[in-house]
Amino acid sequence: MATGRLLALIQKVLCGLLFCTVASSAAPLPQASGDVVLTISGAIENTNAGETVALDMAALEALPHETITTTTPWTNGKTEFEGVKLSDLMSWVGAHGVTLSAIALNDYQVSLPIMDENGLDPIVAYKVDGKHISVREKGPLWVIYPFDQQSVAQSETYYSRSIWQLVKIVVEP
Ligand SMILES: Nc1nc2c(c(=O)[nH]1)N[C@H]1C(S)=C(S)[C@@H](COP(=O)(O)O)O[C@H]1N2
Ligand SMILES: [Mo]
Repeated sequence: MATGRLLALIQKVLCGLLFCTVASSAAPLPQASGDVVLTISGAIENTNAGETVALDMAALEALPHETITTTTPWTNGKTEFEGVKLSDLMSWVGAHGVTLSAIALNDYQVSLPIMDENGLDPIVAYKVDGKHISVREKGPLWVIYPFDQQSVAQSETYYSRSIWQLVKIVVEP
């Protein structure tokens, strides 16, 4: 069995057992009542706005949080980023795919793997050092990798995936 398929199978089994119960069946998600900060579309099972998921900040903050404390090329010293793990977000929307397309406010677009090839677990950050991020400071949403965890993360590949002012995710089937 190919490694990719094996990993996908392991993920599926773990998912079923542990933490992805929300995504285990197609289900409508609660509708956003505040300003929509992120739209997710493409190969997803769970939706709340037509064929897409529209998320406001409250919905993002209601999901399990994760913090990454790291240096980055864009910040000074160790900085604490708080947000939702991309993998959790993908489970929550019932994503079926290996790649997603991430799109920013300025139309910058980048593809990133849903399951990272080096086991790096990025977050969609909504806070930097405990505060929400303004558009001027690369917010409100910024994809952050644990850059200090492995030297491979300190590379153009991961820097280019660290999209700020993220507004849209399209899951490629
Ligand atoms: N929104 C947005 N995010 C982005 C980019 C961009 O142009 N817009 N450039 C990406 C690329 S290609 C890299 S290498 C780094 C570049 O960071 P720098 O412009 O500070 O060098 O951010 C990434 N995130
Ligand atoms: Mo880049």
